[in-house]
Amino acid sequence: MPKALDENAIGNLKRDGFHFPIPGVTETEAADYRRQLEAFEAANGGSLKGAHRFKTHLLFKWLAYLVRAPHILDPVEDLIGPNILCWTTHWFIKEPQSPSYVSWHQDNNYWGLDTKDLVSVWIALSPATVESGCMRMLPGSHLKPPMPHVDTRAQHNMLTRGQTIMDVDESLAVNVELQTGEAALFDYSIAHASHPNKSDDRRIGIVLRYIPPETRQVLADWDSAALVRGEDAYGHFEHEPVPQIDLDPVAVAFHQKAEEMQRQVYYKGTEWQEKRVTDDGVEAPY
Ligand SMILES: O=C(O)CCC(=O)C(=O)O
Repeated sequence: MPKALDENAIGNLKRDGFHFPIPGVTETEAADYRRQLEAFEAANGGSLKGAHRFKTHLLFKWLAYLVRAPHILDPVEDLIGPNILCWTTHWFIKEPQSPSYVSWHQDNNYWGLDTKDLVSVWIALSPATVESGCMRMLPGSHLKPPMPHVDTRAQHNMLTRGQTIMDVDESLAVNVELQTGEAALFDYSIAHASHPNKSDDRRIGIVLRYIPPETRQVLADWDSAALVRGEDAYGHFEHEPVPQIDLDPVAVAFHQKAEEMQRQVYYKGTEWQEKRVTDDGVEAPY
C-alpha cells in the first residue's frame, strides 16, 4: 500500500518518468529558506556557487531537516522502498533576466551510481514558470536506450561539463511549471533541460537526490550519503553526519571531503578532474 502517491502519480512516473506537482514545502517555509539562503549568499560573496551548490544538506540545518522530512520521504519510499539514502542536494539558481540554462541531459550518464532507482525531488523556492525557465522533460525518454551526450563546455550552461544530448525534438517536451513550495519527482534516466530566466525574480530550485542502499558508486573508491530512513545493510556509502547547527564544523569538514569526491566524479575523464582550469584556460564551472 503506497504511503503518499496514488495510482495516477505512480503511473505517470512509470510511463513518463516524472510527476508533478507534489507538496514540497509551505509558502512560509519557502520564504524562510530563501531568506536563509540569501543571508548566506550575502555573507559569502554573492550567488551560491562552486562547492556550496552541492551536498548543502551538510551545511544548512534547515536542509538537513528537509531531506529527512516524512512528507518528502513517503513518496520516495513508494518508489524505491523503505531504506533510503540521500546521496546529494543540488542547487539550480537562475538570476533574473540571466542567460543561464541547462542543456538536455540524463543524470544517469555521469554520476556513477549503478542503480535505476535514483529519485530526484526538485523543490521550487520561487516560481518555476515558462518565463523563469522551468525544467522541461521528455516523456518516456527514461525507457529508451541511453542517449549520447557531448561535453560542450558552453558558456552559461549550468551543467558541470555542458554535457548535451544534441538531437532532442523540443516539440515533445513538457514544461514542469511549479508554484513556490511545490515539488516535482523525476527518474534518474529522464532527459531534461531548462531555458534561461526571462523573469524579474530569481528562479530557485533545490533538488534532493535519493537512492536505495544497495547502490554502488562505480566511478570512485569512496562516496558518502545520509541515511535518512530505514537501514543500510550494504555499507557502500559512508554515512554523513547530521549538522546540529548551520555550518557545524564537523559537517563542514565532511562536506569538504565529500564535495571534492563529487567534483572528481562529475569531471571523470576530463582535464577538470585533476585541476580547475584546463590546458586551454577554461575554468571549471564547479
Ligand atoms: O533546474 C534545472 O533547470 C535543471 C535541474 C536538473 O538538471 C536536475 O535537477 O537534474
